[in-house]
Amino acid sequence: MIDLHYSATPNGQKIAIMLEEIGEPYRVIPYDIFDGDQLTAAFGRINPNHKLPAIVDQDPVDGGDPVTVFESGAILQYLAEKSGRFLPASGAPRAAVLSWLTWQVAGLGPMGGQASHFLRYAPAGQDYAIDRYTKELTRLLTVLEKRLEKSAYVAGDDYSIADMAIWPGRASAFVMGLGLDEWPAMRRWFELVRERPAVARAMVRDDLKTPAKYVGRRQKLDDKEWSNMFGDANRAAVRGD
Ligand SMILES: N[C@@H](CCC(=O)N[C@@H](CS)C(=O)NCC(=O)O)C(=O)O
Repeated sequence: MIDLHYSATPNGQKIAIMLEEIGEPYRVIPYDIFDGDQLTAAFGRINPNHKLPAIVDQDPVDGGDPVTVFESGAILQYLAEKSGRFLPASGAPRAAVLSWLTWQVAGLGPMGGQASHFLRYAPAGQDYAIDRYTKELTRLLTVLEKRLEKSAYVAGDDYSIADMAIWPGRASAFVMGLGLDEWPAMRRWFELVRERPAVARAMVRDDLKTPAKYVGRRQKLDDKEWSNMFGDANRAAVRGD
C-alpha cells in the first residue's frame, strides 16, 4: 500500500496517473493547499519542502521500513523502478526518459508555475513578469512541439514517466489560454495520452478530481489563503514557527 499525499494539481496528477498505470494499491491523503494543510509539522516530516505530492511506500521491495519520497520526478522514478515499468533499464532509452523528465521538473514545471502565478494570482500591474514567463512557457512548449513532430511519445516510441510528468500540466495550461490549436503534434500526443484508461481514471476518481477553486482563470484568494500559498504562513512552516 502506498500513501499518496495529494493535492489535485498537475504535480499530484502525475503520481495518480502512474499509480493507476502500474496498478499499485494506494490510498489518497488529500491536502487543501489554500487552507494550508501542507504547512503542518507532521507533513514537514514527510516533505521538508512542504509541497505536494509525496508518497510513503508502506511495502517497499526490500521488505524494510516504509520509504518516503518527495518531488514528483523522484516519485515517478521510484515507482518506475519498483514496478519495472515506464522507465527503460539502461542505455539511450533510459537517458532519454530521464532527460525529458528532468526537463519537465526543472524547466517546464517551474516556468509554467510562474506564468500561472502572475497571470492568475498576482495583483494587477505585473506586465513585465507576465510577458517574461508566458514567453518562456511558449518557448518551452515549442521545444515540446518540435520533439513530438518527430516522436510518438516524448522520450521515443514508448509511453513513459516523461509523458506522465508533462501531460497534466499541458492539460491545465488551457486555464491560462494556452490551447492546442497552434500545436498539432502536441494535440495528437495529448489525445493519445488522454485516451489511456489509467489517465482517464486518474482524472475522474472522486478523491483525485480537481476542485473548481483550483482552475479559475483569475483567482482571488482571501488573506489567509494568500498567506498559506505565497505569504508569511508559507515561509513560517519551513522555519518551524
Ligand atoms: N518540484 C515540486 C513542486 C511541488 C509543488 O510546487 N507543489 C504545489 C502544488 S502543485 C504545492 O504543494 N503548493 C503548495 C505550497 O506551495 O505551499 C514537485 O515536482 O513535486
